Amino acid sequence: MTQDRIYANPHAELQGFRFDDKVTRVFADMIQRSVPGYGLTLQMIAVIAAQYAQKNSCLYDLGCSLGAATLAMRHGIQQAGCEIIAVDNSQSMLDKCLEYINADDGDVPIVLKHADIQDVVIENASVVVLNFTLQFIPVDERVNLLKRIREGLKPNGVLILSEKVSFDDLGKNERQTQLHEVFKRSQGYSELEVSQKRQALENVLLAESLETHHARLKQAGFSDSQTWFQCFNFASMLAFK
Ligand code: GEK
Repeated sequence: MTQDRIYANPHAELQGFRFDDKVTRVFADMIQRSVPGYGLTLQMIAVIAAQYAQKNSCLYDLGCSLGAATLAMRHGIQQAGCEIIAVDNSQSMLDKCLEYINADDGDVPIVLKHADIQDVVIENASVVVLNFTLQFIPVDERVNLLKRIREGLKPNGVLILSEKVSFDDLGKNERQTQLHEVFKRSQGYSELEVSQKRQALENVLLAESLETHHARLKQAGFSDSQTWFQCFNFASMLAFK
């Protein structure tokens, strides 16, 4: 795995974070060392797929990056006739994703789509995954995407929504942000790397509170939602059609 050293040296001018070739090359290492509980989230996506994938249905991985959640679902699915549709708008991510899929021995078919997740038709879906992707969609466009996902879900279908989250209470927010930064330091990132990455993500990754997410899921028509995982300022929710 190539080590992420993108922010190891001072950048004279910090550009907004983008999922380009440079990021793709180190992404597997970057996400694992940046998102506390990422590995567990993937393991449980396999478990949730085992429980909720329906016979002859589609499972969607929206913002698939290197296909980690896609492969987790592929190995969790217990039903016949399933297909996984993995979508990303970064061509370099999809190119590398294809390499991982080709090296994998699962037999559930996977279709890779180079598209904006806001333009993808969602239909006949039993499981939809947004694993740390909604946070990159403009806030005022999030509800429409969630509505389309809900409409594309079959009865008893579910959405897994993982996000970096914020806390309305400033004290709580500060405490969890600090713990996240200590986590990153424990993973070998320097103070400079942590602060330059934070700056690059400003206005690119827009985190909201769990309360805001659950309220929006309700607004989008989901009958119920619950937080099934949280580690510091990262959480994952399960929403039911
Ligand atoms: C994982 N789910 O490893 N349309 C399509 N793709 C998008 C869009 C969009 N509008 N916006 C962002 N992306 C993965 C991790 S990473 C999360 C997901 C992170 C894509 C973007 O190109 C990137 O690959 C992914 O969403 C977000 O389980 O880096 O924090």
